[in-house]
Amino acid sequence: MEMTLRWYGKAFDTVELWKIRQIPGVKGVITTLYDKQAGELWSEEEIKSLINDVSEQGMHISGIESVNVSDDIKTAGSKRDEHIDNYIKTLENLGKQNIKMVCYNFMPVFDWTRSELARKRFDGSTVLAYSQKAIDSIDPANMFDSIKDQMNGTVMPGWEPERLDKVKELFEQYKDIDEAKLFDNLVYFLKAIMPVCDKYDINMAIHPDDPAWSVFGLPRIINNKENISKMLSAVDNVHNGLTFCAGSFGTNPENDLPDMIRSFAGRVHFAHVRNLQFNTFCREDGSAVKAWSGVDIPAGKPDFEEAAHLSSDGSFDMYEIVRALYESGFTGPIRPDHGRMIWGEEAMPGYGLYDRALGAAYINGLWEAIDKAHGGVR
Ligand code: CS2
Ligand code: MN
Repeated sequence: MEMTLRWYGKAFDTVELWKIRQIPGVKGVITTLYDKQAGELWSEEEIKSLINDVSEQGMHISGIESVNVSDDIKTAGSKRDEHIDNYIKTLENLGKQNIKMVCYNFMPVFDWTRSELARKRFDGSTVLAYSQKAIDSIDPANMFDSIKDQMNGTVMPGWEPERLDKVKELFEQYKDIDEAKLFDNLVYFLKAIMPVCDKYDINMAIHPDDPAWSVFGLPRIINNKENISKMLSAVDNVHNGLTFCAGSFGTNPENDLPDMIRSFAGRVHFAHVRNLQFNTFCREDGSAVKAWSGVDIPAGKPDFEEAAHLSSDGSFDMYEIVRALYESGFTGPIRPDHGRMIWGEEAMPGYGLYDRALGAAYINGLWEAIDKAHGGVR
């Protein structure tokens, strides 16, 4: 694996690259052209200038998160083929610059959904949190207004104000899209881009839906083992792969994360490793669940908050997650995911420097210990 950090680019990120470079073992970043609209073409010049910004600081680009997929592609709208054409050309331009991993998602309307961006934890840190009760009481059209004051003046990915202005239209666009249609549109997209991925050896890594169940009645297709297997076999090409985001699949404690990692060995091209603390969880019918990690979770409507990466701070067994990645032969980029806001840092919620740096150090420690236990082969 290669330890990396997400970085939003010079003009947008509150964290500077020279600081990221000082995190032990981090030489690569996962980045993007943050101001590009989904469906737009990324020119070679723009990509070269991004590469230049990173290499100036003695680092390199380990992958893109994300080249976003437009709603017309997701809904088979009138601009679908034009947008796919731009996506293919963008991949071509990335491939020419030797960028070989691209993360994207296929979530309708909202990227991820949280009800709070700064819930206070027992230690005074603040984290992103999700309460089903709160979500059930929000009109999705007001979602942005309900959390914008918690963004610390930054723009959160997927929550750009111009996009949220159009939320009603977006819901309208998805009104006839059920899971089967969304899945067909994903397969159509993947089949169209596989030739350019084959040509440049680009690994596409779809990011799971977060949370892993339907919110606001919108369809979900990348949320559990069965659906992922279906997606991987519908386009059975090694370049059609997965971002294994522990925190997103893990929103459902019945998703056995280590088992999923092992089952999808060879198709996991990118890993997001983070921990969650469950306060309550139950299935839609109200029944309690047994979490894969063995922790007891009181039954109740889903309520979780993001935790420090350390296993004992949350509900996941991080050792088992990292061990499964190691033992399944994972060689791609890995990054700590959303961090807590600590030590008074002001940054994009989830994307400060301090807690993600602690996360990177911890994951590196787990990896080294697991590697030594296996005879130190990697
Ligand atoms: C997520 C997403 O991993 C994350 O940080 O919160 O914003 C993710 O980057 C996108 O869904 C990937 O396209
Ligand atoms: Mn993620």
